[in-house]
Amino acid sequence: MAIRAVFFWALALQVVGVFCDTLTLNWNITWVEANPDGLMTRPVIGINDQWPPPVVNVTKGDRIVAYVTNHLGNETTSIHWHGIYQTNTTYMDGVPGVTQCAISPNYTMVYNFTVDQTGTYWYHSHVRGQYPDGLRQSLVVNDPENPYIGDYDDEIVVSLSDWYHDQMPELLKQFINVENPTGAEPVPKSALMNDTQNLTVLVEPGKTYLFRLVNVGAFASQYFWIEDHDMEIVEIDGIWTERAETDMIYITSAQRYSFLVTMKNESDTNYAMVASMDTDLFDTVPSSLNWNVTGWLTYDESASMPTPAIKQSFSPYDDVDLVPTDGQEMYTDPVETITLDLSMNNLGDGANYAFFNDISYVSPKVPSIFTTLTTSSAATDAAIYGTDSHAFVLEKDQVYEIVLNNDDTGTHPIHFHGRAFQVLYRSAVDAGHYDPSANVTFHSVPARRDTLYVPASGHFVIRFKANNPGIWIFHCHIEWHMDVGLAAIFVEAPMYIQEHFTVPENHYEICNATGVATAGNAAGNTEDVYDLTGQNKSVAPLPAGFTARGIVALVFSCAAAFAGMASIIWYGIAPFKAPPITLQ
Ligand code: CU1
Ligand code: CU1
Ligand code: CU1
Ligand code: CU1
Repeated sequence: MAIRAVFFWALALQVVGVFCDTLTLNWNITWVEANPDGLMTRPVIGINDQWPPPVVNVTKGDRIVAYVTNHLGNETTSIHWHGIYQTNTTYMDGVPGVTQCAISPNYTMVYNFTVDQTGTYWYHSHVRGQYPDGLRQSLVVNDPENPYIGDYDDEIVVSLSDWYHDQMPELLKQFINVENPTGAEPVPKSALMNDTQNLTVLVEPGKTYLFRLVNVGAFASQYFWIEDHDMEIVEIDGIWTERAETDMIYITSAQRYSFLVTMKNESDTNYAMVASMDTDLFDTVPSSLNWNVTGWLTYDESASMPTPAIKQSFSPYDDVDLVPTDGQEMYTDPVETITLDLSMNNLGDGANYAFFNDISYVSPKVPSIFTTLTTSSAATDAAIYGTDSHAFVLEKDQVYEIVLNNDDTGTHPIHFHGRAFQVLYRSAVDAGHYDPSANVTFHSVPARRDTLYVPASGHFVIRFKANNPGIWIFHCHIEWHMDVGLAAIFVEAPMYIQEHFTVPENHYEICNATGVATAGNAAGNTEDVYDLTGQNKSVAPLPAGFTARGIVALVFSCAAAFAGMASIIWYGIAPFKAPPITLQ
């Protein structure tokens, strides 16, 4: 073949994406010291002794092969690729108890998957409570067929985060505690922009930039705006949207927004970019807390970095109104509507927990993927995944609807692994439960995203097609709520998984390292998969008629009574041994 012809075909194949790259990541997960808010140096979890961890950048069709070695010494770990669909590789999703076992110290897990989608994502540990200690960062998938190609000059990735000074294991102990019966979440100490409070973004006059905004925080939603510059939203959670102009974005934990900003033509002034944590989420706002973080669009490095003006009110763009550019129409005729009522309440230990339909999620003894693979036809029975693992089994390629009713007075960012779902409707605050007979208007070309907030005491309605076989966890992305059980799992096309999926040997080795079983039902029973004796269960409920406040009072009165009895015994039986101390 003539050289020219070879060149032509190489070019042609590249255009259709046949030549894709592999990004190999050798990641040692390590403790590092950092002080991102300038207030306190603390241990954080980094990668290869660096913190912040690296931003990952790939192109649609690329393969990621990540060798993740746990060098923490004192904690297990994992990596979840938030928003990546993991089509045909559900076991690479990174969720201990669902799609894998947690990686023990000194073990290496290999994540190997192709990225067949585009947009703005992030990666983070999915081990209980771990990512807010630092193991989280942005992940960008470039789109060779980007509908806005040519409309901007450069891209800028901006992460937002809340930040704590104490480590998560200690904060979790305080949070899930009889002395915190209302479930007041630890309030962050500060807010970060690209893991600093001193971000300057160099820009050139007249140019247009695509900003990729990622909230990698544990808890706080943030309002974001740029002084004297409008933004045009063009992407949410990996879905390109029609341009939508706004001067403010509300971004919950785990959400992403891309927007275009055109710079001014003059160049002698710098402009503040502000992120402001939604303090309505906090039970108390400490007087010492600065809930804002400022960065600057820097036209002139020698000019001053202005202090932003104070906002009296917030009116962000409503993401439900965004329209995907691909025009995907609303799915019709769902085979089933799954209704989930979200609540928060106390269990028998007096601590506060979170529930979907009165079930507070607990990890099964056998990660659910292995239950699917080893239980033959019983894998289609939700019960075998465990009472408190709260499984729903989905039939392949059917359309499902989820109605989420929020019986709690807080906002919750709800995330579904394995897909971007259609957002048909979200109510106003305090609207109560969804009423199908109310005939609200659904969007005919609905917004799609993988994390959607449900308003305080309100509801949302979403739909999706079960066309991605896998085990997908559905949970609140406020890490505190996730850790007290605000999760359920969707077992999508279990028989297809049995027939087509093989979990790599490496994943079994990771389980063997900690003695976690890889066969049987949620209790590890391989003989009778309908016998769940010994399964993991959530804390038992409070006895009827008791409240957590009552339990706290009871604990204190019991302690007082015990002290009284002890002093009677002490002074009554052995007064001669220990004369009372005479106060001076
Ligand atoms: Cu995720
Ligand atoms: Cu996530
Ligand atoms: Cu939540
Ligand atoms: Cu998750």
